[in-house]
Amino acid sequence: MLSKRVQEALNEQIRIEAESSQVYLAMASWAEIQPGIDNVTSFFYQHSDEERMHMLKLIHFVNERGGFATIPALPQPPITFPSIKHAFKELLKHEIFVSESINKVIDIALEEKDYATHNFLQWYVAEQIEEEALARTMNDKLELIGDDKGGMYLFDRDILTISMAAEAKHQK
Ligand code: OFO
Repeated sequence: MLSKRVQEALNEQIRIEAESSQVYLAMASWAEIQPGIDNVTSFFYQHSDEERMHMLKLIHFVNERGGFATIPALPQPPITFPSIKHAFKELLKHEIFVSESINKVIDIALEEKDYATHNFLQWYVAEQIEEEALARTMNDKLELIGDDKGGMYLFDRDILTISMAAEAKHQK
């Protein structure tokens, strides 16, 4: 059975995962209308789907542990982005924020001696390490590319391979 505090913290995390999914969906839709970045577009759509999966996993956990997962209202995400580089900077910032928020839920679980929730959240800790590392890699590459169009072509060509490799590493 979840304590009230743990349930509230998990519900807040559900909101954050839903918001992440929404923010990345906005990036995906914006990217889709930019010329020549089809794989960047797919990357954002996939990332949005993954965040939704993270949200669902939390919803099921809360409900299975005798709590009640509440479905939150979400704020309007940014509609457009000044550049691809800017969108990836936002992605990294957002992932760091999510990691901090997971850590806070873990702190609460430990204070409440809820070891099941603590254990469940370790999956999210590992996932955040992977996602932050991936976002950093993307940002480093974009920094190197600068305004070079050829570099952007290669970035778009390679982005799905890079993210699939990171995902495979995480699942080992
Ligand atoms: Fe939910 O994994 Fe990133 O944010």
